[in-house]
This record gives sequence, C-alpha cells and structure tokens, in this order.
Amino acid sequence: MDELRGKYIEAIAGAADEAALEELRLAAVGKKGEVSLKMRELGKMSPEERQVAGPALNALKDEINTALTARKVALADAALDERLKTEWLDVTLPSRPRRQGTIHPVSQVTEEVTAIFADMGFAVAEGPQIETDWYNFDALNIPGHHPARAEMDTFYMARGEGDNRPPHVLRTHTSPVQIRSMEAGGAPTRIICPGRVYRADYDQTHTPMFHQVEGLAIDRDISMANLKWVLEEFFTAYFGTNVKTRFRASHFPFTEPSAEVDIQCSFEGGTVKVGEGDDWLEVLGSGMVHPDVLRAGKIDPDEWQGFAFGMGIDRIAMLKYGIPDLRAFFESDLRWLRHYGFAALDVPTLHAGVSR
Ligand code: 2NL
Repeated sequence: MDELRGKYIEAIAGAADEAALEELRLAAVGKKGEVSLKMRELGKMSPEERQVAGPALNALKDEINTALTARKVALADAALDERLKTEWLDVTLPSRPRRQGTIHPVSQVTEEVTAIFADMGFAVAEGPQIETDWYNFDALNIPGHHPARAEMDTFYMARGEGDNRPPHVLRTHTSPVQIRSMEAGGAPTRIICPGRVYRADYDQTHTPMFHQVEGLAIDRDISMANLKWVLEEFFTAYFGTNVKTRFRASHFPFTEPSAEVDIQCSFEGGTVKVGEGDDWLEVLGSGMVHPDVLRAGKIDPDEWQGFAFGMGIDRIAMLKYGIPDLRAFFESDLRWLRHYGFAALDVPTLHAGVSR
C-alpha cells in the first residue's frame, strides 16, 4: 500500500495536464484501477486482516482523490496565470482619438427655433414629405388653374400607364402638415411645422430641397397684432438682440390679408448685420388664415380665426451664422461640416440662452 501511495501521490503531483491526471485517476481509483482491485481482494481476507486493510485502503483512496483535486486546481491556476501574463489590457491608457461628428447648422437652427416657439406655447407638428395635391394645393386655396401651382416648380410622382390615383407631389411647403393638424385636432391650436420641402429650382440661392418652418395660431380672437408680437419676440430671441420688423402688404392664396415681413439690418463691407442699421431684409411671409383654408381643415371660420407664417430655415441659419453659400449646406463636404457644424452637446435651450 505504501508502494501504491508513493507511486500515485508523486505521479499526481507531477502530472503535466488534465489528460495525464485523468489517466492517473483511472489507473488508481477507476473501476479497474489498482486501488479498486485491491479493495475487491478484501472479501478473501480474514475478518482480522480486513479490519486493518479496509480502513487503510479507504484512506488511501481518499488521499488519492484529494491529491487529484488539488492537482486539478493547481493546473487550472497555472493556466490562468499563463493567460493573465499575455491577455491583459491597460485600462488606464487614454483612448484612441476619434473624429467627432458635428450638428448640421440646419439641425441646430431648427432646435433653436423650436425652443423659442415652444416657450410661447407652440407645439411641433410633423407630416409626410410626399403629399396628395389636395393637401399641398387645393386645401390651401390654390386651385388647379392657379399660377402658384406652376410657379412652385413642383416635383410630381411618376405615374404608370392607367394609374388613375390622384397626383402625389413632394410637398412644396409644410402647410399640408397644418391642414392635417387642423383636421385632427381642431381649434384652438398653436403649432409650428419645421421640415424639408422641395421645389425644382437650383441656383446661387435655391436648392431643390430646402427647409421651412411654418407657424399657425388659431383661436376666437387672434389678430395681426398677435402675429406681430410673436414674430418680434421670435426674431429678438433668435438673433439675441432687439430686431425691428416691417410689415408690407402682400398676397398669398392661403392668407387674407397677407404681409411680407422684413427685419432691420445693415449692409457694411459685404456683410449683413441683423438688428442694426436702416436697411431691411425680407425673411418671412404671413397673414390671417383664409376662411377657405380653415374650412379645408374642418374648422368653422365663423367661430375661429388665426394667423399663419412661413420662413426659410436655411436662410435664417445663413443670416445668424454668417454662412455665405446655400448650396454648400447640402454638399456633405466634411471641411464645411466641421467648420460650420456645432458640438453635439451645444444643445439650444432657452434657459442656456438661445443666442450664443
Ligand atoms: C413664404 C410664405 C407663408 C403661410 C406660409 C399658411 C399655412 C396655412 C394656412 C395659411 Cl395651413 N398659411 N402658411 C402663410 C403665409 C406665408 O409662407 O414666403 N414663406 C417663405
């Protein structure tokens, strides 16, 4: 038994891996292992012999099992140590520099405009960019023969032979969103609708896709006076300085009366400055919503009235941030985006001061 103990305990302590260890286990305490065979011989012994050999064999078996477990743990520890030597990371190292994206001026200005109007109680409404010609034109008091329908350089959806659905267009303004909003929510209402609009036009100052924000306020006694206050409040907050406005009589099919709005500015050395000087810059169209347009939105014009306005987001972004060329807005030139873009955390809020 001492011989068996000496042989296995030593071999187990020196086993190189788990496979060698398993071989030793089978050879010693497996079904046909040496210790197991010895145990089978107990039956042939006299009771006196068995009383001595039995406990001794059991103790040997326990001892070998304990040695096997200990070696198994030691081998696993050694393997882990080996891995830890090669597979490690210095988590205190600075991270690799990554190119940061920037917020596009259109996104930034949309957020700024939204924050200012939200503070005056306007909610944001959105809608589809592909519209039926009814929502884009008819509901806005622009009938089929109306010149505005041609003037707007509309993109029409292609129609296959025999496809008789009413025409769909890329919306030429965000007004359809306001029609849908009137239909769905009725009056009173106060919303702004920022978003992409499309007109087939491309030159220094026009791109076929651009951005517009329209506003709509409807209640029982909304007037042009409310419109004037809201717009002056807006321009002053947006440009961060008192901005005088000038209302000029104009004409739109969807408002009556209608006014174009200019803001006070100066032109010096080829740069425009808003809120000073005695020149004027046209930035906005507006008016009292035409009764037919209220009716199209399922609102009774004998009970309700309101103002509406529309302005170009890209245009007022250029004015505020001194961006000279409109077309560059949509060319995805990384140098331009890094130059005119905003930091992701530079989120406009009223409490942070909108006009930084
Ligand atoms: C412009 C002119 C304007 C509106 C847009 C509007 C919308 C509804 C009803 C009545 Cl649902 N009006 N929108 C009104 C006046 C002018 O935009 O020159 N925008 C750049």
